Amino acid sequence: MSEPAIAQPEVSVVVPLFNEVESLVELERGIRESLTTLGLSYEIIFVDDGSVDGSFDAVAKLHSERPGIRAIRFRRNYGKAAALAFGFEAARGNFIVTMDGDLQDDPGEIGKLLARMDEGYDLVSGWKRQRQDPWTKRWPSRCFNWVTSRVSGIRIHDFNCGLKAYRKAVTREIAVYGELHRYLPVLAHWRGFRVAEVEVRHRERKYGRTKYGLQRFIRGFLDLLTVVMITRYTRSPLHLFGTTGIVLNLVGIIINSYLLILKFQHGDIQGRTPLLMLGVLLMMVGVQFVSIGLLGEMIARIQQSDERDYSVLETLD
Ligand SMILES: Nc1nc2c(ncn2[C@@H]2O[C@H](COP(=O)(O)OP(=O)(O)O)[C@@H](O)[C@H]2O)c(=O)[nH]1
Ligand SMILES: [Mg+2]
Repeated sequence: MSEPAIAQPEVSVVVPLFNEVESLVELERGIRESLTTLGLSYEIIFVDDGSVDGSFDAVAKLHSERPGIRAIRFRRNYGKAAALAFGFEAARGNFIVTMDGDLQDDPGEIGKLLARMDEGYDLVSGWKRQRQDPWTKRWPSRCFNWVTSRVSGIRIHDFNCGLKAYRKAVTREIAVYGELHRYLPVLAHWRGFRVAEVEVRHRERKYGRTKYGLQRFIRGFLDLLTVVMITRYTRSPLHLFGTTGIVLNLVGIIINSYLLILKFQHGDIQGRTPLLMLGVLLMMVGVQFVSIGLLGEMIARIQQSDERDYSVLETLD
């Protein structure tokens, strides 16, 4: 990464990109115009995630022509979360704006997001209300957003929008990895940051093609499990697994006690073999769940991860 022209910009715009060569010049112009109009100093951090279409050459050209443009190129494709993690690490502004590199997000909306932050929010997410994508993307996405909103308890409509603004404290504290970038609002909310949403304009994809197919929704839901696990239960896995285990075990005990009574009364279990199997199965699975919970507790204790469990708002010394 080369020396930036502006040492401490107010806003860092992070653009993760993968094979978006045709869009970049227009995108840079859009961001420049938008932030110049707002009168904010900025830097743009392009994170090229192993593109093979010459995207990085285009970025390098922009870098040589304009101040405030920084760029990094990964050796191979690591995924959007890795690209964002790098951007967050590198960003020097107090506000960090992320946006897609495909021109579908409108740089003209950055001001709207930042204005919302001024109301005291720590993370403002875009909502592509009129989403300009085929229905094959829109419908699964709507379903995904609905479930995520229910499970996480944050009432926002669009978790997937690439256009988001963060205060530095948020990007400093939250680790993005795997595919967890979709859940940044959830993770932030759970740490006590204030999360809001604003409607943004979304445009049709002009160049290149989409990188995400249906498979991302399956992974997306698995990631939701991860998020629930890490936000609610990392520090106490026994609460999750132990409770389930004990309940299953109790049901098993009740069933088997009933069969035992039958056996005493009639000398046999009256052909209730399937019920016997269920009872035994429930008891065994219950014990396993409790054991998994205990193992989880041991791991949680040993690991003592670097990430702090809490987020500090203020201290008075
Ligand atoms: N860093 C990185 N960015 C990606 C990757 N896949 C897609 N992107 C970027 O994420 C943004 C959204 O991707 P896109 O294919 O348009 O998804 P869609 O808008 O949901 O159809 C674009 O800016 C892409 O360049 C990836 O593997 N790594
Ligand atoms: Mg797109």
